[in-house]
Amino acid sequence: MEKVIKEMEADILKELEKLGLDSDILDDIDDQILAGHHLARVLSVDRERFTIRDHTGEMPAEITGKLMFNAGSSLDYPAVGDWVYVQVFDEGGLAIISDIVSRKTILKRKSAGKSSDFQVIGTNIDTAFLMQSLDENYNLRRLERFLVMCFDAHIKPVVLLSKSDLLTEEEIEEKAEAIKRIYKDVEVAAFSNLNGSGITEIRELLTPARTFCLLGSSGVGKTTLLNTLLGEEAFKTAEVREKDSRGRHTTTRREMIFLENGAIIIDTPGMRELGNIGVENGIGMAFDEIADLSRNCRFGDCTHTTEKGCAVLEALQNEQLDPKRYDNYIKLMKESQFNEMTYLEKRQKDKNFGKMVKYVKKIKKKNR
Ligand SMILES: Nc1nc2c(ncn2[C@@H]2O[C@H](COP(=O)(O)OP(=O)(O)OP(=O)(O)O)[C@@H](O)[C@H]2O)c(=O)[nH]1
Ligand SMILES: [Mg+2]
Ligand SMILES: [Zn+2]
Repeated sequence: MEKVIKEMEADILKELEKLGLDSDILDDIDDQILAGHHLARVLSVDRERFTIRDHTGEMPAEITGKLMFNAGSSLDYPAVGDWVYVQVFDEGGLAIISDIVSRKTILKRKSAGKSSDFQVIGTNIDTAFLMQSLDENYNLRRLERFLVMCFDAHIKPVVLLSKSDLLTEEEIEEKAEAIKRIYKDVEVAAFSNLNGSGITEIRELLTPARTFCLLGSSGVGKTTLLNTLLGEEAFKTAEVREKDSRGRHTTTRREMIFLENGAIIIDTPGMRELGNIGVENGIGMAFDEIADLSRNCRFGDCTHTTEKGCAVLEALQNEQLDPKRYDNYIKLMKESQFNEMTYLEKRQKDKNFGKMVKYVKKIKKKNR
């Protein structure tokens, strides 16, 4: 790392630090690749078109054929938040991305629908703002899902309860408390874009040069918060549908925005479904009372569903465990394992397919 820093000019380094470059990222820089390239950060992705920012400013970018060819899954493509090695042409008219710097964190979910691939929400995120509006959108089980995702990715979650203008002080307090009771170490803050309550507290959370991400259902007010923080209507928002207070999926792509104080925020489109793949670690952390209990189960591989001597089932019976928490735990566990299995099967098939192609090519060569 020191070598990299020494060789990089001080003013360039300073500019890159404003984009979120820190020692964790620098530690993983490959000197050899860097020799013919420089560093930039991916601000947005639109199919194969990228927007990046380096020490000189923003520019469009594409990836090399090699990077595309070597990509086995969506995880191998640059995503919003990535640090990338680029070569710049046309005086900043176009950049070519050759490689991705190892990611500090990666926020991902199962792609929507039947597909069993990952979708990358963002990378190198320090803190995720998990947003629920205090109306019908407020839902502890959905929050657990988002927390599992964050814990598994080692991203600090902060729960933001929006539209506090719609409720009384007591109602807000009750809903915030319900979360704090379960998650003592997670910060919970209520706010309103409409009357400005709680906005100062959110500003205080926004450390310069750190990367934040706004997550939550469509219509909870993610983009409105961003506009509030920016102090202008910079981004499009839309009314929620009156009959079920659902959002209209106004934000359509993930995009990185720089606040005046230097904090970096990624706005995301509201998610209809949040499938997790292979996140057992995250589940253990989000349901730590169950993880604690399971240490006393008779069998090491207890699934806490039917086994004799299961400490989790015993606690459930003795009403020492919230049945709603238990149900969601089992549901998320099954789902995560099922998704992981189908994902691995698919990868295996891809691998076999790749081997077959190689084999056929070899035979063809021989027979020529
Ligand atoms: N009452 C109230 N309404 C709000 C508040 N914040 C946002 N809204 C309204 O909620 C609606 C949806 O806001 P958006 O900011 O577009 O929601 P979003 O989370 O970005 O939604 P997607 O981009 O679709 O994911 C808009 O009509 C906002 O005016 C708030 O604090 N209080
Ligand atoms: Mg939005
Ligand atoms: Zn058990």
